[in-house]
Amino acid sequence: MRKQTMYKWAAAVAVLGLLIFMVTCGKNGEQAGQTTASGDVQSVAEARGLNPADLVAAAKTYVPTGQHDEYVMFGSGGHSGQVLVIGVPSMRLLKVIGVFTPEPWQGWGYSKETRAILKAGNPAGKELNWGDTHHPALSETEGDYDGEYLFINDKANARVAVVDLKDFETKQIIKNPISLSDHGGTFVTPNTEWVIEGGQYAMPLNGEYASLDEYKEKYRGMITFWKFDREKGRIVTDESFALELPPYWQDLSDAGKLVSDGWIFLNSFNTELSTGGVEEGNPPFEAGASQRDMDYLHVINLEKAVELYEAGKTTKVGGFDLLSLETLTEEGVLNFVPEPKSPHGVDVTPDGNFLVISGKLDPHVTVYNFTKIKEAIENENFETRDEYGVPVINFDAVVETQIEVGLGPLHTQFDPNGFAYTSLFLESAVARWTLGEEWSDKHGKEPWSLVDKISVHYNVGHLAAAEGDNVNPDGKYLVSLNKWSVDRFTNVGPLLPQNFQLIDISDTKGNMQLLYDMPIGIGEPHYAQIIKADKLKGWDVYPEIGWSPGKQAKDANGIQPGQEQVKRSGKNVEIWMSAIRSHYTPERVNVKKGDHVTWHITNVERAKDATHGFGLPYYNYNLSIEPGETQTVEFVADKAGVFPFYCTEFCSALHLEMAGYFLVQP
Ligand code: RUQ
Ligand code: CUA
Repeated sequence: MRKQTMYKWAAAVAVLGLLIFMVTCGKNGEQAGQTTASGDVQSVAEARGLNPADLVAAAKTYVPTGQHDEYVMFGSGGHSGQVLVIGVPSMRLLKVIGVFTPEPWQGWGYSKETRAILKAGNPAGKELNWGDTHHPALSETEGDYDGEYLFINDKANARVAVVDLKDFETKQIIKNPISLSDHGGTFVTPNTEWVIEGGQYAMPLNGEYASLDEYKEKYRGMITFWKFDREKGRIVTDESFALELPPYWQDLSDAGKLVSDGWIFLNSFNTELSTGGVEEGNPPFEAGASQRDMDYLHVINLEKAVELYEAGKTTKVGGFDLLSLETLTEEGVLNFVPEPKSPHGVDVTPDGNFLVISGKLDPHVTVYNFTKIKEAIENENFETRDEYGVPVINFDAVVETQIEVGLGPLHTQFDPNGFAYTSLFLESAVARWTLGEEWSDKHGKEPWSLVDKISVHYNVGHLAAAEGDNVNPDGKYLVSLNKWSVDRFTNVGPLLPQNFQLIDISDTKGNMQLLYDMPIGIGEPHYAQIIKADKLKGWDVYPEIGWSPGKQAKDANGIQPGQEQVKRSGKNVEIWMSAIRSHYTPERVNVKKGDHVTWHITNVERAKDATHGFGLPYYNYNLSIEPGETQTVEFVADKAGVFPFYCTEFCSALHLEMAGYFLVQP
């Protein structure tokens, strides 16, 4: 395998030599003395058993200390309920953002403010402490990522979260009022007016019990359109609404863009209305939901749906505005297009005119032409109606082409050179194919043809290309989000990490090249998006001392140094405390057993990275208080005793001295 011919070595050494030359003669010229001579590269490579391709891959991903990655990837954290922030191409983990799950390092879910945000997502008051994050969606302006906000859904309980990328913190969690299951979220419309949350497993939308024998009549699917207020950085729930859909299992969605702006696409499976029950002699879901050759791509006229909503054509279900299936059908908001065999994914091309749908059990991707779909709707070119009366558009009238890409196609991403990339789950590979005639021509290929394939390790789900699902893809890099890693990493027991593999897609004449493996040891990441790093404008420190990240404004209880105090009124004790290297003021807090304690802590530092923690034993608190931030904890001092609290961030040489006593008298 590892043929190390003199020629290859010479080429690799030349590449590295050039690289070193570029680095030393560039802005890091002052580090020239630290670089390794090219002769050493050869001996290191020999000692480590690296071949020339390995060396090139290493050089393409290595980001020297102090230099930053060109891209940032926001990956779902799967059932950790969090979001991963990863630098590309280094694949270094930069942050894990607490979203649906308490996260102690960030104090997420411990302070009063963050607890309230988490609690707002509880269904009917039931406390949840996990989430299954699936699809992160960066906010967009004119179809392009703008780096301001990130949305993500929780499939397990149908929740949606809003993360503000000024401080990379979760600001809002919303429980979907009509369903406990989502999957087709989150996706945004080209100017982020709407955040889309499509449901998955059908259920009665009023939250009541109904027997599975009444599946057809009482169970329903849904898609919810959450109105986003960019100024406030919040979803406005009472300006949001949902559509009632047949009880097919709606799957992934995507928003139209450019020519298809104002339209939403949502694929589905289980149009068989299978209700499982293998133990009762029924076909199991996996077979029952795969009987038909075709399921339905839902084509939704969002503009029209919004008009109907604004005209008051909704009914209230669970206190939420819902457009009934009947209204949708009467008004022509909802149309179906047949889609082949257990479809998955629906990805709109950068020009907005084509929709790519994979069939999990079909080696093809099917490409639909949106212009033809629109025409078919206008001309009522329907082949039938489904059992709920929804028109089914004539398949042949709207299909552009079908391309055989390989086994188990799932998801598709795009680059700026007219290539599409489709993940192949069963084949453990990524297929690269050409879009349309114009692009295929430029590459000297037949229209819509498969041009290259690369193996990945293993069982790939989603792909993320640099800005690869917006109107201006960047190309360069593609990350394959692999579900299994099998033999790729050192054994860590039967539960294996998943594997993010970085692939170089910049060579548009030659092949794709695998560059790097990144194990993911938390949850099962589903989707990710990769944004150009210079589009992100995160704050260095909070804008003012006494800042509430939850309100993204000054906190009424934020204090300046010198304003610290303890106030008692009856059984209520309120503390305004400051934190600065390396002490809290006050350091002693005296209360009596049974007192109601409200404790505000402000980090009065202005230096970047000067974060202080606040760990209080027994009472179960940890806070992360970043420069300028104010956080509050509120509790009843129900146990008498001595409780040493301390700073949980190693903030200074005298960090161990940054402590105090919370004294609860019996
Ligand atoms: S999907 S299983 Cu994004 Cu392929 Cu969730
Ligand atoms: Cu502040 Cu350690």
